[in-house]
Amino acid sequence: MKKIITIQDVSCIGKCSLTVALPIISALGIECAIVPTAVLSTHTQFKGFTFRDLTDDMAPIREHWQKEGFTFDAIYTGYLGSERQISLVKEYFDAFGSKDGHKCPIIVDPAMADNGKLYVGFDESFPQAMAGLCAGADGILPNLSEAALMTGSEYPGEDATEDQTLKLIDELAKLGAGTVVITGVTLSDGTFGFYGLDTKTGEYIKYGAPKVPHRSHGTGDIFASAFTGTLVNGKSVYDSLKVAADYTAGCIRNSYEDPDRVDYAVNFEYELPNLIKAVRG
Ligand code: PXL
Repeated sequence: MKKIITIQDVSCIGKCSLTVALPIISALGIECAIVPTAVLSTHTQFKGFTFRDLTDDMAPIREHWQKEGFTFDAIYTGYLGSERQISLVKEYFDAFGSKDGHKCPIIVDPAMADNGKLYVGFDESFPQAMAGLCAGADGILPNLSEAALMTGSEYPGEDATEDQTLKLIDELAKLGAGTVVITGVTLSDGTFGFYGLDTKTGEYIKYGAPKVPHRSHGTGDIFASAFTGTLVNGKSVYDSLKVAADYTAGCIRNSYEDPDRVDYAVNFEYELPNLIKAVRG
């Protein structure tokens, strides 16, 4: 069985970070090794959340895994709570990123902002540190806000034009990652998906699924988890991005149509059978 590492927080309620990465990646038939970086009572969109910092466990977990000789088929990082955590994650990249010719793609979802604003708890210097982490990645998956913050560009708003989005992509490409993708964008034909660039071939890519007039939290984490799980199942980068976009759109649509939905996340659970079918048949 393939095995990946994902490094992000546990938000006990919120359906984001590890509580979506673990079920989605496991459902795709991949062992999901986790490095929990913090435990929060909820994600940070709620007021008064608790925060148990687990930074001090990050290096000992890595050291033990190295002693055991574990190898991995991908490393996927999401929300990280501090610049110190970012440097500790780089040590995971060095330790497991490529070993004895074993290919281990590194995927960074720089989860830190939405609607043009950093999440509560981050200071202004955090996006630069996250940009440094992106430099060592094979693929990065920011949203428009994160792309603007990491490149020092003006936030174009959620209804950014194709030109504005492609400009951000070109700026992001300078950070040094292999494939650069901006997620959660409305395409010029009104569909909802991503724009991207393979910086090695210079090829631009895009894809959108039918758009539903509903927005919620955690959809970037759902996209990144589905992308990672699909890629590790052997699909191409573009096909994995498409599968992730369709699955994320399906989760949003499912919530939109569900009178019992919660307002802090989407119904990713009900759509798992469709994801498994798209990836594993
Ligand atoms: O969904 C991204 C995310 C992950 N982790 C925490 C968050 C958020 C978004 O608000 O607060 C703790």
